[in-house]
Amino acid sequence: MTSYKLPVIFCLCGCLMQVYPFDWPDLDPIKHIQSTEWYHKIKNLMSTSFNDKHQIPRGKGNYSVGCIDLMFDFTVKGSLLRLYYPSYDSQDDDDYHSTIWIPNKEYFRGLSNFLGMHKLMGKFITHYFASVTAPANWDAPLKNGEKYPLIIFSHGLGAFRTVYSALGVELASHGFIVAAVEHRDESASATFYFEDELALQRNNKTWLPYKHLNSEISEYTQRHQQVLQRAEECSKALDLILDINEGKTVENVLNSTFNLQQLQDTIDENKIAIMGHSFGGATAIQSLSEDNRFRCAIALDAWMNPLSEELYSKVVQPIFFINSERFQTAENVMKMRQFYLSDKETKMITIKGSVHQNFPDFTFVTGKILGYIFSLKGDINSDVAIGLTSKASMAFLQKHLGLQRNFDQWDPLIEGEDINLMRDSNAGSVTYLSEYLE
Ligand code: 8U6
Repeated sequence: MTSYKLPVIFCLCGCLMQVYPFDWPDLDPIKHIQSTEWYHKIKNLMSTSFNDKHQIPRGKGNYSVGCIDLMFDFTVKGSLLRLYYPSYDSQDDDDYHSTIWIPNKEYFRGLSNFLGMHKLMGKFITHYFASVTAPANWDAPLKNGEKYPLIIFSHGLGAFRTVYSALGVELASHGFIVAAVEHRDESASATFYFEDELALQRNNKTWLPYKHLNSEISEYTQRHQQVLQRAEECSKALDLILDINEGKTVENVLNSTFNLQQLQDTIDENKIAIMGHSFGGATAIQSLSEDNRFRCAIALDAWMNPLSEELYSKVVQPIFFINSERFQTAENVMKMRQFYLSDKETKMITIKGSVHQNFPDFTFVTGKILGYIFSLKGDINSDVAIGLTSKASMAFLQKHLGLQRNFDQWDPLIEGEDINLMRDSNAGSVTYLSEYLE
C-alpha cells in the first residue's frame, strides 16, 4: 500500500489552508495578488482531494430501495447480513431515514489495521467517512406483490458487508433482493456477534478483528480454510432467508422496526445467484460447487488462489467473470479460463481503465487525488465502471435465472461489446493456456 505520509501531509496542508488563508492584507499589492493566486490554486487542488465529498450513486432502476441489517442467531455460528430490497416510494422526504454506510467505529479501526495505516490516518478516515450515507431507505417497507430473484453477495479481504452498497442498491432498484453477508472467517476488517443472551440484552458486542496471515502456515492452507468457511456462511445465509420466505418465525436480534414477515413469499426460490468481489469472487465459485441452489455466479475481479485444484471439475453452473484491467495476472486468469473452456455459458470480460477497488464503494467517496494515491480509482469514471458491472451482471442473470425482464438489452456487454470493455482479459494470452494445461 502507498505510504500514508503523503496524504497526512496533504491533510495537514488542508487544515493549514483553513486556519491560515494566505490572503491577509499585504502591503505590496502585486505580492498580494501573487499570494492569493497561489492560495486559490492550492485550495482548488485541496478541494478536489478532500472537500468535494462525493456520494455513493443512487439506484437507476424503477424501484426505491430499502435496507436492513439482519442477524440470526446471535452467536458466531449465526448469520449477519445487510439486505437491499425493492421498497415503496416515499411520499414524503421525512418518511424514512437514510442508511448509515459504516455503522460502527470498530470497522474503521479494523480497516486501518488491515491497511497498515498510521493511527493518525485511521482517525482521519474515521472522521472523514463516518457521516457518509448509502442511498437506501433504512427499515423501509418491502414492496410486495411480486416474487424477486435473490443474490447472495460475498465481500473481499479486509472489507465487510456494508461497503458494496452501490452494487447492492443498483441491483435492488432493478427488482433484486441482495443479501450482503459479513464473514466470520477473520478475513473481514471487523465483524461482531454476541457471546450469550445477557451480552445480547446489554448490546455488549464481541468484535472479531481481521487476522493477519500466520507465517508458519502456507498462505494457501489458510486462505483455503477461509474460503470453505465463507461458502458455508453463504449457504447458511440462504437457509435463513428461505426460512423467512417460507413463513418460519425468525427473530432479528438486531434492533429493527422492519417486520421480517414482510419477506414471506417474496423470493423466487428457483432464481438464486451468488456474487462476490475478490476473495468473495472465489467464495462465489466455491459456493456453486457446494450448493446447487445457486444457479450461477458473478465473480468480480476474483482472486482464484484460495480454490483447490479439485474444485474445477465440480462446478456445473455458469460463471461470469468481470475483471478490472490492473489487478489480473496471467496465472489468475488462466485459472478462470479452465471454467470457460469447458462451459460455453461461462464468460469473461474486462473493464478498461479499471482497478481492483472499482467494485466496492470507496471509489465513490474520495476525491481524485486520494482516489489515485490509494488506487481506489482507475482511469475510468467510477460511475461508468459500476454501471457496466451492474448492467452486464443483470443481462447474465436474466439469461441464467430465466428472468422475464428487459435486461437482455445489455446482452452485448456480456460479450465485451462496449468501448470501455474487452472480451476475455488483458492478462496473459489464450495460447498460453494450452501450455498451462499440458
Ligand atoms: C484507502 C477491500 C482504502 C480505504 C477496502 C483502501 C481500501 C478501503 C478503504 C478494504 C478492503 N474499497 N477489499 C484509503 N490491499 C480507505 C482509505 O476499503 C476493499 C476496500 C475498498 S479488496 C482489497 C484487498 C486487499 C487490498 C486492498 C483491497 O479485496 O478490494 C492489500 C494491501 O492487500
